[in-house]
Amino acid sequence: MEKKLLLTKKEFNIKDATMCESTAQMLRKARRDGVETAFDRAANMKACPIGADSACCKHCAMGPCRLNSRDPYGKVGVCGATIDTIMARNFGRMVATGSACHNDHGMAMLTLFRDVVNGKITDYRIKDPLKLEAVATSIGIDVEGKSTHEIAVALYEELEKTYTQVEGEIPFAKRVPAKTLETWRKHGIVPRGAMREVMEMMGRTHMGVDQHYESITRQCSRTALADGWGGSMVATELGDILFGTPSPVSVEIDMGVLKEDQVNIIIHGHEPNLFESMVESVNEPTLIETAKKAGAKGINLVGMCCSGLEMFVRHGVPHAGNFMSTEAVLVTGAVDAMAVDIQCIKQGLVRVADCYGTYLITTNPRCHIEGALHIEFEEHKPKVCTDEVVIKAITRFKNRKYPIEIPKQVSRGVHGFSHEYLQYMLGGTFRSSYTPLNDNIINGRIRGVAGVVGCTNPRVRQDWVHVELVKELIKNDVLIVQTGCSQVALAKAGLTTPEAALLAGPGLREVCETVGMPPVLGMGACVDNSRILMACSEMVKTGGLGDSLADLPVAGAAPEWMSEKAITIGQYFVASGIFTVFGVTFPIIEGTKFHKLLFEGLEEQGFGKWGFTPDPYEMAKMMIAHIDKKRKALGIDKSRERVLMDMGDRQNLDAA
Ligand code: BF8
Ligand code: SF4
Repeated sequence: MEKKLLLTKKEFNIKDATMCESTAQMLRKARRDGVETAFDRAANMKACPIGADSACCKHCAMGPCRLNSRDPYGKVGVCGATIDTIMARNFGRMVATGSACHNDHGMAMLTLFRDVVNGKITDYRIKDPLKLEAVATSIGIDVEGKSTHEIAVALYEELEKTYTQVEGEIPFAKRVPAKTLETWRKHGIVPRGAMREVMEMMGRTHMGVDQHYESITRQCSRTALADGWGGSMVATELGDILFGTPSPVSVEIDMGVLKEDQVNIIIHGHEPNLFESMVESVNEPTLIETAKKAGAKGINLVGMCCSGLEMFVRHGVPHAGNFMSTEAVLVTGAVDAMAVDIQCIKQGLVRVADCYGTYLITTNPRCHIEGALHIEFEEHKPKVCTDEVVIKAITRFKNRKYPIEIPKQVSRGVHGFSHEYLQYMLGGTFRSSYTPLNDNIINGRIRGVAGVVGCTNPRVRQDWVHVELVKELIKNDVLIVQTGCSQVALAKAGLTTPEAALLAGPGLREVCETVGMPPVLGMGACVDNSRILMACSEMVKTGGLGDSLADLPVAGAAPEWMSEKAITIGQYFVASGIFTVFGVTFPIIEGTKFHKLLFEGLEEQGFGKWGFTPDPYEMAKMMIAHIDKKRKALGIDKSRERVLMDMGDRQNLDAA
């Protein structure tokens, strides 16, 4: 390489950094090429121990104040803030940021929907009018005798309240099981509108405002619920209405989907509209012709991270990998352009792209990156941007200067299990419902359901915690639902195929084989965690598994989380009633009052609770113990005796 860009010194062990073969291969190449990635930077940047415990505050200029995690009550900040106040405020700001991020995304989808409905945008249209009706009905809009257009206008007006309403309850609160909603009302945490909640969270965490960790926690819950049952749910539902509700499709995943003899374009980000238009642009005959003239066999469009997950189920677009592979994939030298929109776009991509002459193109007005090429995506003329991305990619293809090395790995898996499809899949066309799922949980074939979601993080071995956790859970008859980078990890590991049922316990295996489904159900991007909330609500409404979400034999995990959005998601699952375990690290000191509230107290109040362990086996144990506790409370624990896997079982599994 011409540019030696390795700024960091300490080398890390590639085998310990990732279990993704293609990422490992590219990290070896990066090392040869002298190119640095987040893996190098993580090895050379010790995580700040004070920040990791959230024991510092910089909310005013009397500080910044640093408390001692080993003696958390030995000191207070200059203003007198205790460790609980400081940690709760920091946590609250993470929740506010994560909620803002998803709500901002959801609001962009709403604006798009509005302009499609009022005819200002003509490149998109309502693709799923049945879903439109279903969503409208679910929040009390009368659809009888109304045209699609009229329903859409009414839905727009109602859903706008998700963001802008200042008093009352957000529209999707109507979908929450009655007893769960009652608990929220009792504690005063039903979100009013996302803007109000995020604003209040920020205001309350200013110096000298809310200084009681319990009260801050209530606002954390309200702000987080405004994400899960608010902005994220709006993003999911409108995405389905505009672009189609996913149903299972077999798709290819991993870096082997890149093609040396084609123009390779990667879309990485979160909003489906950019990607939808890219699909159009790469199918544009004149652009295909231009690519062929440049010597390419065609144009190969590939997704990464969350928008990739939305697209592969809607259009069968292949997927190249998750968050910790976004730099590595550029090291192939085969990527002609990577166009990004918002969220989880590492600034480090600019330098890696630069090393290989790849165009890194920012497209969203809210995400510019120094050194990247900005071609703004404008929804009223979407093709202007996406055609230009294709043209840039073709130019780079023509002038490819560097040797190309594409890892061979490709996995095939089945993805696209929307909560609507789950009903159909389990119940069939004529009795489409959640009853068969509930029945199989009650009779013990399925022990419970676990949502395994979230990021990858260079502080732990990429994909490994996700994969080990899921293997352990399915072995114990726990059905898995997935979103985000976690879903990508399991797909690469081959666990999203019906054949993966062989690794499941006898009960889950039987159900999977009968239905022909994988034991690991991919539901989509991180905003699609709202699909998991809906599936859980359907389980409660179907009956036999308690009256509230907190009664369900269900648990959640984000084993390799890194983003503030993940914290928000965790908090809305907890506030909804779900036990949620995080790996990697947890930004709170154990043994403090705030810690006790999140890890025990909330459950006593009728919510879920947090759990933490970096170890996947311990994590599985905690989740299974929780599922069993809920089964016992429901009186369905006697159905079947279970044993936890021992070391021998695990070795057998690895050998298999
Ligand atoms: O929203 S799982 S690394 S890409 S934050 Fe980001 Fe985490 Fe991936 Fe999607 Ni979600
Ligand atoms: Fe220190 Fe209090 Fe200011 Fe925080 S708000 S920096 S604890 S003085």
